[in-house]
Amino acid sequence: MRSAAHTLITVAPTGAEVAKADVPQLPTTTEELVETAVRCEAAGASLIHLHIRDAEHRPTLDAGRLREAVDAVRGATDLVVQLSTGGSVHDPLEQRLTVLDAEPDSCSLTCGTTNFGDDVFLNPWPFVVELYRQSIAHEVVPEFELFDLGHVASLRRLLDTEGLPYGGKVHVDLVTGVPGGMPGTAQAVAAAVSMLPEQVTSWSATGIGRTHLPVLAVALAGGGHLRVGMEDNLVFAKGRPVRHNEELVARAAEVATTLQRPPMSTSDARELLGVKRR
Ligand code: KMH
Ligand code: ZN
Repeated sequence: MRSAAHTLITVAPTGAEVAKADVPQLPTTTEELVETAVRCEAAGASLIHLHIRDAEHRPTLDAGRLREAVDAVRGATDLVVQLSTGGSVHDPLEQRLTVLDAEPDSCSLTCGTTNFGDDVFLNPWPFVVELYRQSIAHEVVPEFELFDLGHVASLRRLLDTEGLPYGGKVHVDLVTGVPGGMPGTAQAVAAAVSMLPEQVTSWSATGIGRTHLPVLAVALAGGGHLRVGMEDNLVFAKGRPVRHNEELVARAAEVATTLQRPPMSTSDARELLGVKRR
């Protein structure tokens, strides 16, 4: 895998864990998601990882809301639109499979179960395989989310037994720093990258909470791409909350540019990931 000249910056603006009541600046409505998407694209993002909320700002996998969000973000930006199939730890597996019906460009696909704080983020092997097969049938490009070294091994098993994903590219996101997953350290990122199967064509990394900046630096130094956003980190600097996702994207773009790997365009991101023009 060659080190990319440009950096794919993914923004994960919302997630499923943070309550709007606690963090009012978290984008949860369609209007807020569109406003966030537009500003983050201008700041250097080329991919958006979306979780949807209901009218009470609670996580939902409602088909109509998913479709509305995909259409609205697509209508207002050229971002690659990725829907979370992870949802929240409370979402049933069957319902998580239905996310693909909203026809996103990309979907997250976590390659195994992980402890997730006090909860369990469930991804049994048969579910992983079924989601993978359905992503191919729907012509949606999966992003393989790896929370642990065991997930790297499962990705290898998946690619060896099921073949390449739709689009022929294999993009991985290392999610580090989740309590229960691999730590957000240079050593953990290096170990995961060294184990990646040969079919992998690109990788990014994110660090949850206080591991956000160290992992950003390690990913850039290691030739990887970046994921930032309020799903992963609510603190911009010590004692200073994130006011808008755009700030996290802008800072990532600035560091990447300083390191001579400026943000990638949305058309280069489509090429990198192998997503279909819809
Ligand atoms: N909310 C987590 C339980 C994904 O988007 O696919 C799962 C998650 C991963 O955020
Ligand atoms: Zn997510």
